[in-house]
Amino acid sequence: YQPAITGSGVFTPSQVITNDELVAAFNAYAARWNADHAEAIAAGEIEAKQPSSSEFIVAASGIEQRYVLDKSGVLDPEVMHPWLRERGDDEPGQMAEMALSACRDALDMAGVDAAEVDAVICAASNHERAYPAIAIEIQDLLGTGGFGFDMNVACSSATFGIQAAADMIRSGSIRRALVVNPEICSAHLEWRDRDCHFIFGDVCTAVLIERADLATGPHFIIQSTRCATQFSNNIRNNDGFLRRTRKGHMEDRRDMQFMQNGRKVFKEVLPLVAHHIADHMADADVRADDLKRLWLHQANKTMNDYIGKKVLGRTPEPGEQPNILQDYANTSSAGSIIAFAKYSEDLKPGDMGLICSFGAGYSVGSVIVERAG
Ligand code: CO8
Repeated sequence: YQPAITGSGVFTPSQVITNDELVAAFNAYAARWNADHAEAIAAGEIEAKQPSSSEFIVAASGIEQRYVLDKSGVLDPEVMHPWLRERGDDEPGQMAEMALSACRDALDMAGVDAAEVDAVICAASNHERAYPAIAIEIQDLLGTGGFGFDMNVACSSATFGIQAAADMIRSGSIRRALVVNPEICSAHLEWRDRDCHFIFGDVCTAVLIERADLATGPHFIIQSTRCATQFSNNIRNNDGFLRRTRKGHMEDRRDMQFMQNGRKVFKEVLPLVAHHIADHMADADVRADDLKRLWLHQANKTMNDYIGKKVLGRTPEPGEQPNILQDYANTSSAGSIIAFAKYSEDLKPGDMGLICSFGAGYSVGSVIVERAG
């Protein structure tokens, strides 16, 4: 069977943080921290925190704002992280709640009833608990059949999830799957570190993948998928269930939030992604001229400009490689899917496009699709 994306949905939180708001909060926090540590700074024992700036953020990343579930805590210099209400075990969790909205939009777009879905894959960078799987909670809340499971490949979770779902459809084991990506990056980001405090935002995306012969409206045939990983410590997080087994686990340790060596990531991931896409296209017999659109991972504008140029062999025309990171920032696995959901409807039957994610792991995932119906 041929798999196809027949629906997509995006849940966007209602709260926005502009760069100026973010920088004002960070600079107030840094000034406070420097005052609290004035003696040690004067003695040369520790370095003073340097201020952030909106100009740097836009120039280095292309990000202008980000959506978050809670801005009150993030913008409070005494807190510097979101406040999210703890849910009782009998209420929907935070991730499942975001997922419901995105999944329902994807189902509505495809005109499919939840009960006709055979699998839910909750593919995200962070899961709010280990078990029961968030995907099984989503299955229960939506009323889908079959089974659900969680998976994590950081920024590439969505494309790896699409490959898993597409392969299950190809083999005939399922007819339909929801691949859903609730990303609460704000709870994982270190808002007190000026090198990365601007990078992430919150969102949830979902795609419905069906056997193409069951599609009732316009859809995107999944022609081929490719996933690759290569171990790197340049994007890393050391939180996890072993935390209390380590001495000093109660400390507020920097490595329990997102850490990266952004320059190295930039230099190492670009060639990895360029080669990955070139090899995938060659093996799938797809030429640059065949691609009408690139929906790339949304981490950095300069990175995307470089990859777009490498893939197409020229500077992409306006609209050929849509970016959403200026509005959403990096939303990890959801970024390329937001771009796909918002900028795909105008494609004509026969038009081809490429979804590509890349990030921690390192991981790279690419999906070649063709408009049909
Ligand atoms: N304001 C002002 N100046 C700053 C700031 C700031 N906020 N931050 C840094 N500077 C300064 C630095 O100190 C440095 O000064 P100096 O030259 O004196 O040392 C100078 O500006 C330049 O700094 P950088 O070299 O760090 O700046 P870059 O131009 O390299 O830009 C970026 C930094 C934007 C981070 C860039 O390197 C980048 O985008 N790299 C790629 C990052 C990437 O793609 N990462 C993928 C991460 S996402 C992922 O994999 C998912 C992980 C799991 C999800 C996590 C959810 C939270």
